[in-house]
Amino acid sequence: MVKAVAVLGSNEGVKGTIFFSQEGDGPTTVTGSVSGLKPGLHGFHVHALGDTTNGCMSTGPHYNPAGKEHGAPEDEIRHAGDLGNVTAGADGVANINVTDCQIPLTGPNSIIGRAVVVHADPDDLGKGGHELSKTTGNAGGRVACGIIGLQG
Ligand SMILES: [Cu+2]
Ligand SMILES: [Zn+2]
Repeated sequence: MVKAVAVLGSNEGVKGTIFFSQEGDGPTTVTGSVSGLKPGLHGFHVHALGDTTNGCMSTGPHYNPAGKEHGAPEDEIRHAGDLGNVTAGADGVANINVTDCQIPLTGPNSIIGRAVVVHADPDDLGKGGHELSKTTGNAGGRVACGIIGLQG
């Protein structure tokens, strides 16, 4: 079992902790919660870089080792980092529990050292018809992010 964690922060009052675990070559399970969000859907992605020198802006684009277009987690055509949306309730808290096969914690496509990002707006999953739909899902600003690091 390989485990990882990302502590999310921002200067907008959004914070949270996201846990990752993977058994062997199986899927990666992502759990945790994020608070301080506007109620509703928020794009949730693994971005390519674990660089927060300029806040969440320096985490680069969606992690995309296969060079595909943006999509939904269940789509064939998607970025590896496309984890869809998280949903914040009226209390501003989003609880996360997803399983995904494209975000391994080991091997050449490992997400260790990259970043997880929560956005201001919903991810349209590539289907919104906006000029940004096929690259970012038009999910708006980056309201919180954290670097994915190994956990014991
Ligand atoms: Cu993103
Ligand atoms: Zn994407």
